[in-house]
Amino acid sequence: MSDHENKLNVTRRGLLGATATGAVAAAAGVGSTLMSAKEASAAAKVALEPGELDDYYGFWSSGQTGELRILGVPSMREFMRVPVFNRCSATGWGQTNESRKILTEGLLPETKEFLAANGKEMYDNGDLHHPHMSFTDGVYDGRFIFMNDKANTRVARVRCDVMKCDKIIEIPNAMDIHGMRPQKYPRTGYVFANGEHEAPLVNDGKILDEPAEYVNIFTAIDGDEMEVAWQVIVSGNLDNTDCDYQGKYAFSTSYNSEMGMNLGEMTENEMDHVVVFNIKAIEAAVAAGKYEELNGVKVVDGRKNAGTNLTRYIPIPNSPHGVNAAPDKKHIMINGKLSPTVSVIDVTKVDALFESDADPRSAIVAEPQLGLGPLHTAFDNKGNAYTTLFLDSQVVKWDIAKAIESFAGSDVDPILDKVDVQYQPGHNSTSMGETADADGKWLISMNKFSKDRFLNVGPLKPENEQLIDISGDKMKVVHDGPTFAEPHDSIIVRRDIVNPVNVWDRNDPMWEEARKQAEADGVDLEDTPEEPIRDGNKVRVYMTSQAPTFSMEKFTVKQGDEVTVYVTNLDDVDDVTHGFCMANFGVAMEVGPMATASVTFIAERPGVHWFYCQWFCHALHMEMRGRMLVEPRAS
Ligand code: CUK
Ligand code: CUA
Repeated sequence: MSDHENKLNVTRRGLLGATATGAVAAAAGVGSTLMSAKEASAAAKVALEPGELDDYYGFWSSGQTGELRILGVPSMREFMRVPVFNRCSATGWGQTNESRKILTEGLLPETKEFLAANGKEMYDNGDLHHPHMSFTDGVYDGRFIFMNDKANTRVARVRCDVMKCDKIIEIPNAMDIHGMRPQKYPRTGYVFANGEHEAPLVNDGKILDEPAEYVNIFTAIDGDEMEVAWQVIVSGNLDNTDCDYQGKYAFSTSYNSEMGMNLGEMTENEMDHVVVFNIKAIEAAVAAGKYEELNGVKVVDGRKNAGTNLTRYIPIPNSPHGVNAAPDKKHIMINGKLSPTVSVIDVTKVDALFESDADPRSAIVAEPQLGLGPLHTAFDNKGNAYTTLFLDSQVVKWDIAKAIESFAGSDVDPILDKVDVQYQPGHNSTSMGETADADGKWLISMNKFSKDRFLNVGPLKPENEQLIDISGDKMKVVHDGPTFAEPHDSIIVRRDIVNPVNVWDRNDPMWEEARKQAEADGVDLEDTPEEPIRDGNKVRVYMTSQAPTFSMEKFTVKQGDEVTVYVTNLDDVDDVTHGFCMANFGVAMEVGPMATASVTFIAERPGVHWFYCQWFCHALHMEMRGRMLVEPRAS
């Protein structure tokens, strides 16, 4: 069937039609005050009493805000924001020496030079699309969450024991990391990352406006070491990615197989493709030395005409977007975007593409027409898939087995249900749905537009993330959750898998440098001296905090000194975080229970300056302050 026929067969509901959609919803009784008993019970599951805990952790991206967010599901309450690619006023992320190290140590040398030329030490922004947890045997293992930065070609990791970012690396050779997923089996392992935008492989200005010379790069990162393991040059660009449950293949969509440089060129072909990466074959090629070393990375050639067995290209209709591995461990969904279809790959049929040069399309076992603008698919534990329809503003529930029967010629309709969402959904996710332990309870539809769903806050409106009860036959929207720019993706993790600590371990690697410096200075971070340590014009101020006092009531430095303040929080108490803010110095940081944090500044302002605790910690929190006396430079 041609793509044209596909499009004609699908009824198009009002594109971006808030009014029309609202009318349809009202007619269907959605949002009406008259609730059926079933609706009422679904709503009751969501409304937790004060003090009640959620069943799931939700880990949310934040797009161009650059942070990771932690929500509770089903309540949709936001618990925490974990700064990653952004700066944070509350925690001092981007300002403390500990976070500066993380934000700068993984940058490429030329990036450091470029930033320095712009008077910067680090990037201030990021575009975090895809947060995904590490796996062991196909299920989340609660160790790490990995995430991409499309804006500045980076991949970061958050430790789940303390919910802080501990590593950020810039990916050489690739441009603008978009799709990213951890290896599911046997474990993570690799983190697969797609460079989305086309560029010359050595992008040093020798080649400019010659698109024929541009390439795209697929990267496998060692998630334990946070180092690039290898890269593959591909034909076409790369959008989203996922991998199978066998540890054999990764799959990346390409919406620009044309390698076009503008919209017309990028959408020209009726068929684009998904690239299949043969992980074992790539590892073997690397081990056999069949690579080129570029920027310290082993790069193999997986382009169509390279004549290697590292990749295969499966034709997929028009500009595919999301890639989602089903919990049946067998099927990979390729979401059509401009095509109203989802193409279903059977991973057991992929071996033949590499072994016998079978027709690449022979791995496709279903291609149901679902509606307009399919972007991403999530799963339950009953063999059903849930696909977002961006243009239709709907989520469609469909039966994977029936879609396969239908593709084989039988006259069954795989579509089980459609529900209106408000409005224009991108990603969706189900509880445990991207693991082998999918449980079929909740679905989040992450909608790009909220329009009329909330009180108007001006031209910039929040997005709307809706919680949908999928435990019954029919999907039920049970909750609207406004969020700020611009979560793309989320994962919903059973709460028993995530077990963060309440208090930091004093031996945590986070403040390794502070520990070393204190040792060199003959100082115990937990029993600090009364006076600063002077070392030329460098002054190191060691203090502890214990509600409601700092161990140092005052300290004196000279104008122009480079001052480093180390604060160790000795409150070994759940939830007693202190802060250190040096007023009028633009200096502030969080110091968690039993943590050490440090910050460095030039004391260029003479006079009396108060530092205070900026985290409300005690009845006498306001009194938790002290003075820095800065002696003026002798003139
Ligand atoms: S992409 Cu945003 S809706 Cu960056 Cu995962 Cu599909
Ligand atoms: Cu310590 Cu507020």
